Amino acid sequence: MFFSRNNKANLKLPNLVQLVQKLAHVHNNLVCCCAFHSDLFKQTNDHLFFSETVVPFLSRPALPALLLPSGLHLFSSNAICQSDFFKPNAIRSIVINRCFVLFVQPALLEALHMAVLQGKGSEVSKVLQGPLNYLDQSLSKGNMPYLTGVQYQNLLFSCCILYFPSVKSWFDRVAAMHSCQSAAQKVLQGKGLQGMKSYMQRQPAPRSSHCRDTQPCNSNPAEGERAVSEEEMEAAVLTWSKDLNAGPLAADRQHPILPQEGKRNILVTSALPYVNNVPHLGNIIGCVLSADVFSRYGRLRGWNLLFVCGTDEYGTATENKAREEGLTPQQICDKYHAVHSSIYKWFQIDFDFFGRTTTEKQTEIAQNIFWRLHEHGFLVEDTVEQLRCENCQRFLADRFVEGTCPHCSYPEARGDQCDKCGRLINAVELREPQCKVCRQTPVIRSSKHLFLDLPKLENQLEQWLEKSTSTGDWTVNAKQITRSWLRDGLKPRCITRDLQWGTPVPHPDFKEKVFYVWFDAPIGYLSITANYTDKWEKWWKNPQQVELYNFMAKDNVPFHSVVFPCSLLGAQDNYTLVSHLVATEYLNYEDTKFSKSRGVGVFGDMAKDTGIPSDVWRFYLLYVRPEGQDSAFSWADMALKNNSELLNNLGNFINRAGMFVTKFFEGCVPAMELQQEDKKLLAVVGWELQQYIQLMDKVKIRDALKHILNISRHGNQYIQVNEPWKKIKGGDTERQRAGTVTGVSVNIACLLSVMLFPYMPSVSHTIRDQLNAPQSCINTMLQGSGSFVCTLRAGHRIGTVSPLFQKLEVDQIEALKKRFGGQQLRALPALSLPLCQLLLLLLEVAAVNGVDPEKAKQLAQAVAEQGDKVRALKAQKAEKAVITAEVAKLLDLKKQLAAAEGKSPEPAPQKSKKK
Ligand code: B3M
Ligand code: ZN
Repeated sequence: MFFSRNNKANLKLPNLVQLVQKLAHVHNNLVCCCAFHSDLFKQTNDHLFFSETVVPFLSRPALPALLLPSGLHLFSSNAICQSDFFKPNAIRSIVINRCFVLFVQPALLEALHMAVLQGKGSEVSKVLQGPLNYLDQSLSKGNMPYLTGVQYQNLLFSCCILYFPSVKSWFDRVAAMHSCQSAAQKVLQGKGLQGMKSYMQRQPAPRSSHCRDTQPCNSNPAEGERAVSEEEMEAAVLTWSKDLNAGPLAADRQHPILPQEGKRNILVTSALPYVNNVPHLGNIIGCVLSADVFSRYGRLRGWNLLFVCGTDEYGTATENKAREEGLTPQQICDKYHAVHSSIYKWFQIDFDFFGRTTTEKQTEIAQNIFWRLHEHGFLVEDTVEQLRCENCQRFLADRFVEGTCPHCSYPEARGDQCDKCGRLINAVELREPQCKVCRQTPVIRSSKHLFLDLPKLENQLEQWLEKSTSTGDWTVNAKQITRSWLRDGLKPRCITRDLQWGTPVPHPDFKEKVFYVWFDAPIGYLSITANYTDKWEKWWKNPQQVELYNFMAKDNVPFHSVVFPCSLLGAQDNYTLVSHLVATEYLNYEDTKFSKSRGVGVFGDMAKDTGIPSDVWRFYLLYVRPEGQDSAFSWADMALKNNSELLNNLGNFINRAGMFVTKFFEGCVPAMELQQEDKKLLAVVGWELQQYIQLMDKVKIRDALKHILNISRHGNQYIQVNEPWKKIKGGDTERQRAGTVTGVSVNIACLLSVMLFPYMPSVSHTIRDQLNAPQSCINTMLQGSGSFVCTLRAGHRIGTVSPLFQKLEVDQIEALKKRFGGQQLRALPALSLPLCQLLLLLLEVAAVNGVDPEKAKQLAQAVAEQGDKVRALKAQKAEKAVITAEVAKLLDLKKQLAAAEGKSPEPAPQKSKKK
């Protein structure tokens, strides 16, 4: 039984109360939703039963909140129905429901996100403090055993509840309930917080709530409730009637593409995939697919853009693979280069050129850079101890040794880098090293090598970094990783190796050696471009005119932000250095890592055997792109997103819009006479388009995608409300209205085809074919800050409309899941999590971090006293040693205080890296 928001029935509250009471009696659960909405409350304003006032601090988000005569706050619709308020005996509860959804729940999700995915469990109190404070106060006013009648899953919160006596006692009562305990068990499966990981990874990253301290926050403007001003509407109407912009089209690319005066010249690279393996979905989204989306977008924007990539073919990994498959390294490279090419082709990665590193140009350019570094004194010679596996009879390349990190004791550190602390390692420094191939302990042998003198280049590097990271779009992780490398101070980096399969070192004293892959590989970007065009230097020795975007996964960052730039800076040849370093986090497979050897995960060559179209793969990978945090591929989630977002939302809208034109207007776009409502929609759609452009310009690919889906959601709503299929049967005015709604909708469909092009190129084409859309619509809508123009004018004849997507069925997905991952964990419930599990989790966080409010109070006192003491000593000019000792005590107390408060201690002062 619903009283909808629009139901303006003139009910006086007591009648309503009676009605609801009766109903509640019969169907306890049915009455819960939307019974009263704010509109209805307004109508009861004058009623004697209430002297209600909208609670001031809750008024902004239009939360139905009432102040009852007792001074208690009453929130929200269902809350009221469920509350004891309806029991004749008394008003004795504060009911909080929507408040949770709007206020505590987002904070809680943000806290969970920090604790589970970002490892910042100690900082959750920052996020939860405000909401919990508020809640605690509210609770302390009413004396109720439970938050009456509110469904548990809506009450997601806790954690630093230890600070909040009323919340705490409420929590204790709830947590003692059997239903809570068993729900917690079910979800966490004894894995604690980590049990939530894959669930959290599939949730959109919560927006950090700026308004959380004082008021509930209803601030997802993307979700439709954004107020639209008259001016915005007017501007949208003006834009709508702009002319189409003819001009050269993205499709007409003329090779070779070279920088042009007066244009935005953009060079895009994606990390060069190792040739010795088939790339998995994580590799694909991390590099080539992300770079492809950005390149496609850039071309639509009219930038003069070149996108190059290729296989990284040298190194031990290739030698190994060759040994494994009984082929020569060259044969391995040829074979896998073809494998990679065909996978990327299937994924519609539109490289301007896809090359490889085993070419003459590579030797030429790498050796040239080497000699220039040598000339300028940036290479130093040293004898190194190297790990050699006597069992395998070879020197072990960094990635073929594993051991314990000498810095952080992580047991699975590689010979070049530790994945835990991110620090750079020299393989011989690893504790308990093991040969990755045979697991024997390698021995140390010495041999003479050449080193890139990074310390000598450090100053130059820092100056350049300062500029590049402040003017360019570097992802947060890229900046952090780079900073942490510099913080430790740079050491000379060995650039030669005792191997055969590599670019030969031209120096006569090092004839037997080749370049280390990480010296060699990035030079591949240059040599690949050189194989594309003789005029490659126009891109690579032209920092004034060219902006370079490097796409990669985060483990490649230091080589692109520190080592390679140092090679190029040291060569002193006016090389183009990276302006925008775009690094993804990792993509997991279901709840685990991709693993070729264990046969876990979907690899590039298998994706096409699933029968799922390449565009749908692209869509889903981009939807879960590990942008800002690790994320996970999940079959169940892929099916869900396909069926809900693609089929029901996007596809449904575009198909309906097209079908209306076909069925009601004989395939010709009808005349449109814009009413207020249409103008508002134009403004809303225009705003979403601008958001999309702003995000894409900043390479926030995953975030931008959400705005496409928002547009079709607005569109569906618009159709639903206006019901053109009914109006078409009405009189003239109604038919006219049906025409306008159809015309506006089909134009939105056209806009969507353009916005979708970077993500789903085939679907984008299909839509444009179906709508018979002019090519010029592309140029028009993505120029400047974005303009939603009427590109399909009245009278335009569209093509044949047909459905764009297919449902993914449960059994199909189950079968695929089995095929690609053995017994993967079942997916967690896709929707709301039971409350209790969160309570327990967050309690766990608190416990782990030793949060102890009593102790904190005492410590705060002690800190204050000690602070006074230190100040007094300083004022008296006491002896330095005495002061130092007291300061040390103060620092220690502060540390203890931070721990007791569950905060992370102040970062240790950085040691200066300057000599
Ligand atoms: N092949 C490493 C990787 O795929 C390496 C990238 C080289 S980019 C110049 O992780
Ligand atoms: Zn070995």
